[in-house]
Amino acid sequence: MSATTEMEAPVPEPRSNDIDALAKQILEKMTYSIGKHPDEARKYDWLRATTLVVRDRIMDRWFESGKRIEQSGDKEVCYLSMEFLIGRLLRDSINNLQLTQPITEALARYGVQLDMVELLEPDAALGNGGLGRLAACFMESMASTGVPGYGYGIRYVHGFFRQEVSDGEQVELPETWLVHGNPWEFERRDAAFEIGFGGTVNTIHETGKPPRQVWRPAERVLAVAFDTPMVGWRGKQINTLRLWSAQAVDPILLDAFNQGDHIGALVESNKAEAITRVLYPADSHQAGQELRLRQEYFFSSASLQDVIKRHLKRHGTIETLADKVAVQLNDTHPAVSIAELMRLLVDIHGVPWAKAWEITRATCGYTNHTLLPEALEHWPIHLFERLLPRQMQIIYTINAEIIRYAAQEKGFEGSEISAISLIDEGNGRRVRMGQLAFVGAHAVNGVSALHSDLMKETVFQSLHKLYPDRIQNKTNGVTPRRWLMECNPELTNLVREAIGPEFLDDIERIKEIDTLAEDAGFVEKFGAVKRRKKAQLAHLISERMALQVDPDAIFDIQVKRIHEYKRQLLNIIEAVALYDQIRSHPELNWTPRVKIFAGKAAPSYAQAKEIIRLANDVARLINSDPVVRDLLKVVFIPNYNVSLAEIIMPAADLSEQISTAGLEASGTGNMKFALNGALTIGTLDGANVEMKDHIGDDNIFIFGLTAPQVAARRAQAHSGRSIIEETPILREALHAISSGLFSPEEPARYHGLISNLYNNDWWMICADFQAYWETQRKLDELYRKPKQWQKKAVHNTARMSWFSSDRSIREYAKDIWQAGPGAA
Ligand code: GL9
Repeated sequence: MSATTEMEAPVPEPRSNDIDALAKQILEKMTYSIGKHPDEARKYDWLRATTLVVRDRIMDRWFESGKRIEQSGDKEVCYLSMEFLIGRLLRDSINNLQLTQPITEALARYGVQLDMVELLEPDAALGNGGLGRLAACFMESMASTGVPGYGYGIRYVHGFFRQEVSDGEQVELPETWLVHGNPWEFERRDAAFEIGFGGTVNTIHETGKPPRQVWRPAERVLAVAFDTPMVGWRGKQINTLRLWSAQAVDPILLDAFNQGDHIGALVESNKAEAITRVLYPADSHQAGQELRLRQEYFFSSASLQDVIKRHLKRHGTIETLADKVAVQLNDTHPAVSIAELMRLLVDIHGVPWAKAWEITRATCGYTNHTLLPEALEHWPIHLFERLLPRQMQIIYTINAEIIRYAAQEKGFEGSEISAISLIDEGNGRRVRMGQLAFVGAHAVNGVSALHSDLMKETVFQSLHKLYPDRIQNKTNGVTPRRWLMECNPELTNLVREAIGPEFLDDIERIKEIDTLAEDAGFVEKFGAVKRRKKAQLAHLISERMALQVDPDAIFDIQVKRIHEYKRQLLNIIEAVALYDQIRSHPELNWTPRVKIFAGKAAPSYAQAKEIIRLANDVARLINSDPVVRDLLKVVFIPNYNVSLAEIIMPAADLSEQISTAGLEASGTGNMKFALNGALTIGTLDGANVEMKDHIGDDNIFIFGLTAPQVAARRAQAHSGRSIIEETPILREALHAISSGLFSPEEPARYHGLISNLYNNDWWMICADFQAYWETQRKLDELYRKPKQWQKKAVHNTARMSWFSSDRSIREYAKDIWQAGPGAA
């Protein structure tokens, strides 16, 4: 690197006065805020002191960002999401403020290691998985690409449950991230709104005016804002994540209290606070409980009231709302916002209905994240009507207008009318939230090219016919700050040494390492980084599970929610088949493999829990069999979360993305793995399809039925029997599981699971097994040629830049929001 680039390097060497200042500030915080002498301080105190110092460095920039938006009058994006799976914030904030090195050195003066301190920060686990993590990546990318905006969600007291594995089975424990307080958040008592539930709607007639609807809710709850700064790259912009917490309007009912009913006096407050107490842990499955609908309405209404209040303060008139605010609905969880925004505009701000509808549509966008029928939200009419009577009326009115338009202007009739209706007249009348979000948004998007196409052919077929320009695609992405720089500083440094630091600001530049796949020296160093990250994971496995795994074996990793469609079962069956083959032919030249699993099952999802148990049972036997020794290990790491993912992603040789084609909307773990140089074994599903286009056919390992083939097969054959009978390796493996080899204490444990495959191969596990097995054996062979393997790995890292969430956000900003740099 030349001297000039050295000088202009965007990541400056820490100046020693910076380190002095930081060391002094940390000491001050320790003394005056924590109230401890440094000699007495424990690691946790250092975490607090460091966090407070970093927070101080954020505040002025945060105010500036707010001022800038206010003064420029620029359009603002409000991302409404029931989930934000942000994980830890300290490392992220330090990295984005370029403070990693100076803080490391400042803490070292007190003999404290930053890495050790960071580990004590609890994960903010306010989400279930991909959908919530996407929202978190988007918040970081919005700040990093200069899109002004707010994230709006719920401040759950208990985030996603903690998972333990006991006797091979998942046990759920409550998550308590707030017990020691949360230094990142600021309570804003001045941003509090009343949220109503139930009650009645009256029509008011006043002379000379059109009749008005007045909703008198039976219950009122207060939504109080808690703000967390979302620090963009280099701290240039800091956006706000505003999470709502529910409180009673009257915390104590004085009448009851004075009459000696001390418990009864608190009933209201308990009921109110219940709304934001816990995150529903069911992924891709509609929860259906009243409390869930309360949560959805609670945060939608609070967010919209806040948006309107800010807009009126800045611009004076509600008419321009759509020019100044873009509201993005992350899945249908905030879809009630369509009806609520209409209510606020028409009932509260006196906007005529037609104009209000125009504003609502122009303001809102809707992102769909799944096609699974069981995940599509619909609410029984009686429940909806009881809880939200005015919003129900509004939905009826919208519905009547859409149906009239479809019939009169587009000639829709019969089944096509029922398909677009916001009301499902089938099994008990229900409100369809997907349809509501679709008609109330000017843009509807899927999260990968395949998924967006399938949306047009399946769930939204009729609505797509009615509004053919509305569906777009916005392929997901992941933030390269957290998912490369922070989780893999070793790889980041290697790339920086090779091509300079420009890729830190523009991840597209990482493409420049592509040609280095031909440079033996670089490829070797790339392999050494991977080896180091694998050793770190091996260390974690050894510490947490007392199990030794060999970092020179293939690390073959599948981490994600446990779900039948994601087919962890296919992977486990392959492990059993491999075990069987190694035992039968120990003399052959096997490639050592460590199969690693992690992921949580929804507490009510029995099949998924059974898969976790099988993985653990299989691991127990294989890991203790001296015949296979170091040739095969199976590991299920408990309590998968963002922080664990940050250790796992860089340590994979092989990434398992093997969902039944047509069912994974996108996937984002697939992107994190490949960016860190893992090769992918996967189906043509979700974003894998586009990854293949970018990475190239030779550098990704695709197998199995395509989405149209799956659909065709599902239309006819269901049984797996004939395939099993024709595939000896599969047959043997299934027999081993079903006969109780892995569950000798209860031989029939997996009878049901396996006989299911014989009778109904719904997820195409049998149909895809042979292709999967053969592809795995090709990978075995490739791994024996480390230079070839690592060369492909380099191509993966080099060619994944398009899957940055910066790119996703720029596309949303341009095509849906018309906001951010470059917007008119
Ligand atoms: C999901 C899809 O299943 C994923 O394929 C997709 O990558 C993400 C983000 O778009 O959204 N939809 C969904 O309900 N979940 C997803 O991960 N589930 C969870 O978040 C648990």
